[in-house]
Amino acid sequence: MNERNPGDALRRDVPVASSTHGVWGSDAIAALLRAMDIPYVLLNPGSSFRGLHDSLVNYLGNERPQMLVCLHEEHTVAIAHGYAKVTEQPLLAIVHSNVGLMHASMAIYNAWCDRLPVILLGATGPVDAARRRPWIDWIHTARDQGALVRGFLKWDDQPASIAASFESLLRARQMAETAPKGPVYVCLDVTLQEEKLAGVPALPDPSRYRPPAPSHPSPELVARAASWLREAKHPLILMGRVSRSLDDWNSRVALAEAIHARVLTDLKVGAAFPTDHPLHAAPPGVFLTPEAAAVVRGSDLILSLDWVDLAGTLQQGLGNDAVRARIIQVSMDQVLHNGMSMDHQGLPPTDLYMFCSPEPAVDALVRELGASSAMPATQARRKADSPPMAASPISIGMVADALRQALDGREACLLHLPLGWAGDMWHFRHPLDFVGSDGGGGIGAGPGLTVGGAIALKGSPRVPVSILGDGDFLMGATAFWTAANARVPLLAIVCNNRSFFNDEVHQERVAKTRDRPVDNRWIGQRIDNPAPDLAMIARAQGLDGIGPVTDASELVRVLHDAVIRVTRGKAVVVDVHVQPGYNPAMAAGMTRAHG
Ligand SMILES: Cc1ncc(C[n+]2csc(CCOP(=O)(O)OP(=O)(O)O)c2C)c(N)n1
Ligand SMILES: [Mg+2]
Repeated sequence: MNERNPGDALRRDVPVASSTHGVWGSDAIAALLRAMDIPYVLLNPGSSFRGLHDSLVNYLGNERPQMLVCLHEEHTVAIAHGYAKVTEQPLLAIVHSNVGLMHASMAIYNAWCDRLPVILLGATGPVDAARRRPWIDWIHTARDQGALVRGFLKWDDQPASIAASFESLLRARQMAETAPKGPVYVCLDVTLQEEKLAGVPALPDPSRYRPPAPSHPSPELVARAASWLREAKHPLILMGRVSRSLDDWNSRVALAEAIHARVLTDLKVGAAFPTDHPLHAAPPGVFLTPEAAAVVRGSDLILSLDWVDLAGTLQQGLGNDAVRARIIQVSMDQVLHNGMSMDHQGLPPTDLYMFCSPEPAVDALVRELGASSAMPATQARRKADSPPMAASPISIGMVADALRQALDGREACLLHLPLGWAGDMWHFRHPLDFVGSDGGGGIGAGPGLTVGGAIALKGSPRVPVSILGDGDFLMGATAFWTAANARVPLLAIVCNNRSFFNDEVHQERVAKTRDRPVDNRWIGQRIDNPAPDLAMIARAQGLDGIGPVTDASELVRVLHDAVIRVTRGKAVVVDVHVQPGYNPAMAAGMTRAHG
C-alpha cells in the first residue's frame, strides 16, 4: 500500500524498561516475531499465552509487533482481515486456548472465504497433564485445538520445542502469503512458552523463508488464450479476486481495451476495473442484475480472473441452457478446496485452465496481444453531485450521494458496504476505492474490517469510510473501541433500518409462498422498542458518535462535519435512519428458491 506515510504511528502503551532476568521460551518466539517484521499483533488476553504476552511487552518493548487490544477475539481476526484487504499482508492475532479460538472462528471463516492472510497464534494449557493446574488448565486444553477451525485454515501446527516453533512460524507466514492466501494457526504449549532457556537460540533468517514468486502460465496456454480472445466476437472478462496494485489495475484495463471485452466486477470482492469505463457492462453486485445476466448470456468467450462463483454466474446468466461460450479460467483456488464448507462453489466447465493468479496471466496476455498498459488509471467521468436533498425518508442511495458531496473531492476508501447497497451508487476508479465484502457472509464483521482497513490507511490521504447495516454494527460494535484506543481515524456510517432486514425479505417470501400474512414479516427481526442508541454506543467507547440523522436535508452537513473530524484524527460513527429496502437484484438473488 504505497499511499501510506510510514511515520504515522498508532498510539502505543510504552512499558517500563526492564532488565531481562534471564531468557524464556516465549522470549525466543518473540525474537523471531520481531525478525519477521510484522507491525501489529491483535489480541484479547488469556493466561494460556501469558508467557508470550510478557515477552511482547517486556522483552520486545511492545513494539514491532505492537499490541492492539481488542474487546472480543472475533475482532482480533476481523481487524487483521480488514488490514489484509488493503495491504494484502498478514498481521498477527493471538487468541486464548479453546474459548478464544471459538470466539474467533467466524472471523477466521470470513478471512478464509475472502482468501486473505491472517497469522493466528494461540496456546494450550500444559500438554503434559501432570503439569496442569486443577480445573482451569483442563478446560482450556484440547487434545487437538486446531481441529476447531481446521476446515477453514490453510495450515495449523502445535510445535513441541522452540526450534520447532521457529519453523512453524516461518512456515505459517510463508503459507499465509502464498496464493491463494488464507489464515493459518500456530498453537504454542504454555509449558514451552514458560520454560527457562540458557539463551535465545540462533534465529533463522526470515528472508530465506519468503513465499514463492508468482507462477506464470505456460507460453502455449497464453498463446492459445490470446488467439481465442482475438477470435471472440463477444468476449467477457469477469474480474474477481485481484490485487490492490494500481499497475495491475492498469494492465486489466489494457487487456479489456485490447480485445474490446466487456467487463463485469463483483461487490463481494475489491474493486477490479473502473466502473465508469465504457467497457464496464453493468454495475457490480453481489448477485447479477438482469443487465449483467444478459451480458453473460450474450458472450461467446468468458475469461474468469479468479471470479468467486463462476458456475453460479453462468447459471444466473443462462438458466438451464447449455454453456456454449468458451470458458477460460484463471485461478489457483482449487488448492484450498477441502470439502468442509462449500465455499468452493459450483464446478464450472473450463476449456482452458491457467493455474496461476490473475496478475501474471493478465500481464502475459497483454504482452501477447501487444496491448499497451500505459493509459492513465482513471478516466474521470465523475458521477455528478445530486441536487440538495428533500426531507426524509432517507434511502441508502441518498446516503451515498450525501457522502460524495461531504467528501468534497477527497478520495475515500470504502471499507465495507451494507447489504442494501446497489452497484450504481458509487463509481470505483482505483483499486483502493473499495476493498470488498466480508468473504464468508458472517454478519458482525463490518466494524472489525473497518478498523483493520483504517489502520492500514492511517497516514494516507484516503478517508477510510465504511457503510454498515445496523445489525452488522451492533454485532461487532465493540471492535470500534480498538480504533479509539489506538487513535485510528475512520468514518463509519450506519444505514440504520432498525431491523435485520435481510431476513424480513426472506420471511416475506416464505409468507407469500405459503399464503400467510406478509404483515408479520417484521416479527423476530426488528431491532426496535427500544431502539439502541448507536451514537451513544460509539461515544461510550471513546469515538465521536453523531445521530440519529432522520432528516435528509441534514445529511450532507452532518457527513461533511464527520469527514472533517476524521481528517483531524477522530474515529466517528454516524447513525442514519434509513428506510428499509433492497435493490431488486439483491432481493431476488437472496431469496431465490432452494433447488
Ligand atoms: C453471524 C450471522 N448471523 C446471522 C446471519 C443471517 N443474516 C444475514 S443478513 C442479516 C441481517 C443483517 O442486518 P443489517 O446489518 O442491519 O442489514 P439489513 O439486513 O438490515 O440490510 C442476518 C441476521 C449472518 N449472515 N451471519
Ligand atoms: Mg438493518
